[in-house]
Amino acid sequence: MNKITKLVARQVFDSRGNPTVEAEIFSNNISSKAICPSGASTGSFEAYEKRDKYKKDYNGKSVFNAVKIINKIISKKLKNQNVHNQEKIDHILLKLDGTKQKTKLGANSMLAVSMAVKKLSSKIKKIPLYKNFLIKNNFSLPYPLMNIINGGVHANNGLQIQEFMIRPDGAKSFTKAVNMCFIVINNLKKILKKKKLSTSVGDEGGFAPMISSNSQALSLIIKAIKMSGYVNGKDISICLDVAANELFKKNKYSIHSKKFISIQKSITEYLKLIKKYKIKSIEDPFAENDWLSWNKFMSATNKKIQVVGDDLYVTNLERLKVGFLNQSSNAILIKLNQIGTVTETIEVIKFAQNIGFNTIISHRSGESEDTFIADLSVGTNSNQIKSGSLCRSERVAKYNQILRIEENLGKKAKMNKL
Ligand code: 2PG
Ligand code: MG
Repeated sequence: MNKITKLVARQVFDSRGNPTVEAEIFSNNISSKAICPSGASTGSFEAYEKRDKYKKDYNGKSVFNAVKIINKIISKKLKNQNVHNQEKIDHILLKLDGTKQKTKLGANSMLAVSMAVKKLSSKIKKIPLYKNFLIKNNFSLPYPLMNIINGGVHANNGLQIQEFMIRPDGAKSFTKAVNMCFIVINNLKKILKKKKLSTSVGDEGGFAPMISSNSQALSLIIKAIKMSGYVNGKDISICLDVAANELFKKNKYSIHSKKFISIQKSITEYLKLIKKYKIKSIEDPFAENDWLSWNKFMSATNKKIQVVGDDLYVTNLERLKVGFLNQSSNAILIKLNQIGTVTETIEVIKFAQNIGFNTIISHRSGESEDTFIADLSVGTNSNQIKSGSLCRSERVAKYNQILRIEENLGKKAKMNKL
């Protein structure tokens, strides 16, 4: 048995420069660290992120209290626990918290600890992290969903849709997948420059040009795909994250322009976009409580595209079950900090895969150098990973880690199925 001998935490910073929690866990002289990420377009059912709201030194964003909870409370409870028993450790955290949305300990303190435990366990076993999830022994690699134009609350350009992504469906290896995205992104940059539009980037590394219509953004991407010699909808597919929670008011949506229109009209506009731009996947097309519209949208799209629940499910098993019965979507976005422990995250992934949903492992808009989600995507046989553009180290770090995993798998490496 490998016992936990010490657990410490500290405040570090995420990619937006906001404070976040890092936990470091020891078994004698071996240790592992993990950093909790943070979202901007958050669902209201997400687990609670503890911040020192009333402290002025970091404008209410410091996490000293969450750090203190780890150093003073959690560390005592976890001392002498077997580091390989992830489920027991997560259960101790859940019991210690005892609330529905993790308001007592804070999901940020719990998750940093939970991920650090998983990492330390693989380090002690001397196996790569992706092999320590044991969902499947036969590993395959996820397709990247690269967010190449940023809008919504991740940029200040006035674009309604939050993420315009590309997915290299034609790639036969992860190396090739990254290469295809690289070419399209480089060509998009050239097109933007030529049009005298800004090539500076948003929170997730995608360009954030000052354009305000969805169709303008989509046309630019189509042009870049063509310029790269690829066929849209075959070699490369366009995928969207609408993050519609942010665009919902009094039963109307402002997805397709700044004007709020009815649900039925929004669906009609979606269908036009899907047809015109051959869109293959749409995440959060409607708001988190608008179950009826999700169901209508699923019927209207008739299983032809991937419909992804993010704010809808918040990686929560109970909400996923409701969505399954309601036929709300056919895929789920997985974010560890929406639920707060590794064990609960894996439970949701397993359930989603059993009901035939695609599982997409996702970063947050506030990220760090931590590459845990790269290993999680391979280790859980998830067929996609969303980690922003091929730009900004905190995004690229995840793709780099999958390149290492591909190398590590050698001849056995293959891409997952879409
Ligand atoms: C999303 C995420 C990640 P945030 O909506 O899918 O792209 O954004 O972390 O801001 O919730
Ligand atoms: Mg989302």
